[in-house]
Amino acid sequence: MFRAPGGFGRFVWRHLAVMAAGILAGFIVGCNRRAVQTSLDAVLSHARAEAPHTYSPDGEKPVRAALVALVRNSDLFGLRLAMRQVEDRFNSRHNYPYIFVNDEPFTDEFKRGVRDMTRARVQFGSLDHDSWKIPEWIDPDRYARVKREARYPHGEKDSYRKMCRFQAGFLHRHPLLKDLDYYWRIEPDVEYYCNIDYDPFVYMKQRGLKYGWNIAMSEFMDTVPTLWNTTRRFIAEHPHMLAPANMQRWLEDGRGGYNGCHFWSNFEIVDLSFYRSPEYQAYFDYLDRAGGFFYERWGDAPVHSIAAALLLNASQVHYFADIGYYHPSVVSCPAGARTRGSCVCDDSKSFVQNSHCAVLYKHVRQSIVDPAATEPAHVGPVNYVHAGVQPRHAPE
Ligand SMILES: Nc1nc2c(ncn2[C@@H]2O[C@H](COP(=O)(O)OP(=O)(O)OP(=O)(O)O)[C@@H](O)[C@H]2O)c(=O)[nH]1
Ligand SMILES: [Mg+2]
Repeated sequence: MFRAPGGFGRFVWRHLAVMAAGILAGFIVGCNRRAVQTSLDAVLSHARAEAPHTYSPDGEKPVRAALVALVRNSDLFGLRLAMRQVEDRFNSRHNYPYIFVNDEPFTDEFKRGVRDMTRARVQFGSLDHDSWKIPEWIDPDRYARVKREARYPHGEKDSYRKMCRFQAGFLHRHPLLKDLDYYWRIEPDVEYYCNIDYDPFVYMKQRGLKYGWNIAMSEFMDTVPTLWNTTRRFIAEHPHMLAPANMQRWLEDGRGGYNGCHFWSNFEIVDLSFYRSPEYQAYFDYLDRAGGFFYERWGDAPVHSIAAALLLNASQVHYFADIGYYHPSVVSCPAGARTRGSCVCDDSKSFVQNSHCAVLYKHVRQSIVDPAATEPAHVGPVNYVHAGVQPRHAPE
């Protein structure tokens, strides 16, 4: 029968076991020196890389910022999909809070469902009546006729128009956003295809950037037939509001009209001092009074974009070309992302980086910011080329 060793015997057994473990470990290390070394380096450099940019859920952040969306209860699944990717690709290391607002009360199911996706703080807000209404200066008969005759997407809907007006003029003034300096807009069903290995809020703050975008497309012109003329009237009445080094040329069709170019606002990272400025507020109020959010179907995207192009200097606008992003029907991949780096992004399906509006933007911006350059200037940090563990600070 086996008897447990006591006293000196236990001492010997214990040390034999430790020695055996050491020999075994040495053997494994010897055989797998390269593999162990590599994974160790990876762990260490990962720790080094992440340390400066890892913020705890309740800890101080370097920027007062949040991920923000207007959403419906019925968007729960699509929002969870979007959050999963935002968390995995970026926010699980940064824990920026989320703010969700809704024209109806959020259900408990919704609140639980989104909270399950993150360790970060999540806040839920409702809207006041003025921010979600058809203003009293809108003529009901004219508006009813417009909805009947509209032949463009969402043309028959009140809710879509209220949504666009809200996102153009009220979201940034919502009380829950009061203490924020920056927001990053997200939406249900969007996807993030690449690791974001730096903090875009810090990136923008350090460079004095006010507006960051990822997809530039042409608008359904039937939704904005008078937006450009209304904007020109506004500028004619407020010429001092035009930024000296603005990108008006990015908006023009060469015949005195609007070419439809706009940034998709389902992704935008914005220094909120821009939307809170007297210039932006005056522009929004002017458009709101003109009635085009209802008589036409002006989107918040062209409104934000025209404002960014006219009221900001070109150097304050930034193309986040390195962020692999998808909003239903359009994917934007960094070039080469299909086969390199941390992205899962099929750039053979991505055409927006070469869309007319993106190419024109690069040329117009460069001609203002860096007229001596012959090629379009590098437009942002490119983090997709490195496989595995990533560098930390956004490259210049
Ligand atoms: N609370 C609330 N949110 C809305 C309403 N309509 C749209 N939204 C939200 O506003 C954002 C934009 O709406 P979408 O329907 O995605 O609009 P879109 O992206 O221009 O249009 P699609 O290309 O058809 O997706 C999303 O986050 C929606 O959840 C609404 O009536 N109430
Ligand atoms: Mg959408």
